[in-house]
Order: sequence, then C-alpha cells, then structure tokens
Amino acid sequence: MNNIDTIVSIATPMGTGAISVIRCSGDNTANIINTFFKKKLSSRQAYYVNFKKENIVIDDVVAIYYAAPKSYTGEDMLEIMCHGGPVMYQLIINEILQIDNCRLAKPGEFSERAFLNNKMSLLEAESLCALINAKTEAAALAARESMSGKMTKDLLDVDNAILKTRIQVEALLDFSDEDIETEGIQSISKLIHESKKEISKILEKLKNNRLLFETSKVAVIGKPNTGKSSLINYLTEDEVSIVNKKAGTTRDVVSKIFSLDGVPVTIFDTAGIRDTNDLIEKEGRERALKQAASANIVVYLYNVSDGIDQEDIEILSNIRKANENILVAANKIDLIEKEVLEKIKANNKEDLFISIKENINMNMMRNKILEYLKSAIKNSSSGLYNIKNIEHLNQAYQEIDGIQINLNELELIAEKLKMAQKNISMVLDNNDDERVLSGIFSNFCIGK
Ligand SMILES: Nc1nc2c(ncn2[C@@H]2O[C@H](COP(=O)(O)OP(=O)(O)OP(=O)(O)O)[C@@H](O)[C@H]2O)c(=O)[nH]1
Ligand SMILES: [Mg+2]
Repeated sequence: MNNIDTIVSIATPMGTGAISVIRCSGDNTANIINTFFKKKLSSRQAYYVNFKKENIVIDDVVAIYYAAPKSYTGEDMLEIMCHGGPVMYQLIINEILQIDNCRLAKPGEFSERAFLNNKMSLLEAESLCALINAKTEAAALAARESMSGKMTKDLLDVDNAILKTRIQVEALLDFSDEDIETEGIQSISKLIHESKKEISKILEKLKNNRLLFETSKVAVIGKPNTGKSSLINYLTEDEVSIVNKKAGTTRDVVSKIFSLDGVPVTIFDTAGIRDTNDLIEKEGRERALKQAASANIVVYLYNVSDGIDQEDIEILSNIRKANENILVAANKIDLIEKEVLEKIKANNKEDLFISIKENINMNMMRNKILEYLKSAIKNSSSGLYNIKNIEHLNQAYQEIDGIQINLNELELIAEKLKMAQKNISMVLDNNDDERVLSGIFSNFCIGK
C-alpha cells in the first residue's frame, strides 16, 4: 500500500514530562531527516543530534530512523525524542509540517497503516485497542496475551484440526470396507471431540476478556437499612457511602468504579426504597429505580430477619419490568439462629445468604456478581471488544456440537465441519470491512 502523505504526531501524552516522543511515518521521512538533521541516519540506531531550522538549533534530541519495511507501520519511520513540556514538541511538529505532503496523523493512523501493510492482523489490532483502553491490570494482561498472536495461533490450530477431520470424512465417503469404516469413525469422533474442547476453551477466554474490557454496571437496591452502603464499601474496599443504623441514610445515587477480581465495575449505591411522603426520599426512590433499569445487573438486598415481604415483592416486580438480571441476597445472617436460617434457606433456594458485617459468604457474593455479569452482558454491544468474534466462534461450536457421528450421516458431518471452519475463518479474516470500519482504529489514541 502506497500512502502519499507522511503522517506526524506526538506519541507521548501531551503536557509536562521529561521527554516527548514524536513519530513520523511515510515516504517523506528521509526528507525530514535531511532537512532538520543534515546527516544520514542508519536504520535502527539512536543518534544524539541537533534538530535545526536552517542554522538555528531548536532542540537537541535523540532520533531513531526505521527503514521500511522493518518498522511498526511497515513504512519509513522516524522517532524523535525531544525535551518534554507542552511547547517543544509543538515547535518541532510545526516545522515538520512545513515539509511537502506532511500532515498530522489521525488517532490510530500509525496502527491502521501497520494493519494495511500486513504488519498486524485484525485480531491483533482489536487486542491492541483493548490494551490501550484497559482499565484494570487483568484487562491489560489479557489484551497483551491476545495481541501477542496466541489467540490467532490457537484459532489456526483448531482450524487445522477441523480440516484434518474433514479430509478423513471425505476419505470415508469414498471407501466401503467395514474395518476401515469402524476405525475411521472412531478417529473422526476423537478429532471432533478435541476440536469442540478447544473451541470452547477459546470461547470462554473471549467471553472472559469481554467482561474485562467492558465497564459493567451493578446497581444495589433494597429497602432502607438492609446493608446496601455496607456492601458497596465492602466490595470497593473504600468508605464510599455513609453507613448508619438509621434507616434512610443514603438519599441519592452514589457510584464508584472498582476492580472486581480484575473486572472493571461501576457500582451504584441507592436510597432505600420505602413508601414515604418525604419529597427527597421520593426522588431518591425514583432515581434508584432508574439506576436499576440502566444497570447490567441488580443486586437486591433484604434483611434476613424480616424476610421478603409484600413490599419487597412489589419493588422486585417493578425492577423486573426493566431488568431481568437480579441477584437476590439476604443480609445480616449473623443476627439469626442457625436453625432458623436453615429453614429460611430451604424456602428461598435461589437467594444468596450473607453477612457483610461478619464477612460470611462474601466470596460467593463476588463470584455470583461476576457470573451474573457474564451472562448479562452477553448480548450487549461493545465498542471496544468485537462481539462478532464471539458470535462466529459460538456458531462454529454449535455446528460441531450438532454433529451426530454416524456412518449414514457422513455428508451432513462434512457440511457441518465446513460451516464450522467458515465461522472460524471469519474471526481470522483480515479483510472484514465491517470490522475495520467499525472504528477500531479511531478508538486508539493519537500517535499509536
Ligand atoms: N449485624 C449486621 N449488621 C449489618 C450488616 N450489614 C450492615 N449492617 C448494619 O446495618 C445498618 C445499615 O447499613 P447500611 O449499609 O447503612 O444500610 P443501607 O441499606 O445503605 O441503608 P439506607 O441507606 O438507609 O437505605 C448499619 O448499622 C450496618 O452496620 C450485617 O451483615 N450484619
Ligand atoms: Mg445506604
């Protein structure tokens, strides 16, 4: 691919810092080097040089030239490390922009050129985008792993295994020897089983990654004094909300972003819901219900000593109209006798029984929230992480899962395997215009 423009941009955050890095990429890189350094730079070597405008030194910098195609973009590239601060890099960029066909780069344009020059796959570009935008350590590490090409390799391995199975099925279609048939069927059955296992492993990873790259919303709802604020403080390990024995302590929605075992979550504390004439409390109640509707999941708390009463049932059915994903938990189990608790548990098998104060079953609570989130965000759309990959892989899994291994069904098996392969190739497809145009590169920062 031949781009006429040479693009220029700052690659480090704008503002004050020790150094700033400026990046250029394109055919005119050599011209930039000649004009401002007045010397030839060998590829991939750091030079301490003066950046000069005519004979005036603008800054002393470290410059590295990367000759095409051995560069990030695959084009001629130059990286200039100048003194930091908000002014110097702008002076240098302004000078470079005077060179013919040089212009400022758009966000992600260096990576887009790398992709167009086959320096990275679409899957790797998507992972890179996720890495730049990662909000937790776990998200960054997961993105890093799939960027390294491991996901691509795993997919190629499964694709190969399915191809091998298809060849065996086709061969069997051409033979009618009984011994060969029995052996062949066994081998096909084994191969199919393995492919299914591998696809489901990759699928699980994609789903987990998806959770890492979203910021999921959890709304905590319940009647006053049930421990909502205590739960928020416990999960976030912070004093986000005021906790008090007086009912009606929280009056407005309070939110906090935190990492729930690596998953970025925004949790919303809300006002306790009860029938009231107090105007502020009424408004708080409205806001709580609105929050429940817009969250990915709702955690509904009740006090185990009071049980679920008519009021809880009404609130729950109100929430359910807008949000089906409700995790119901009974709090304060430390306050009741064991035998009584067992009886209540037997009548409310779906609920989770916890004590926030005494830290009972709180690990289970965290896991349940993650489990609910995973299924709740399954169908929501994501700007960062491509849901289409999950859909294609799911389809590949369904095709293989639907296979009945039977000698009379060989043609159908061959067809299903072909469809599975087709779906895997869609994830690996580097020419998927829809994905390229979905704006992954514009989600990148300037200079990447
Ligand atoms: N014994 C016991 N007390 C708890 C537990 N969880 C919370 N509490 C207490 O219950 C009281 C109310 O807790 P909050 O977290 O303020 O309850 P809330 O649901 O936010 O209340 P509002 O904001 O008024 O709606 C406080 O005194 C907490 O210390 C628990 O597991 N066991
Ligand atoms: Mg509260």
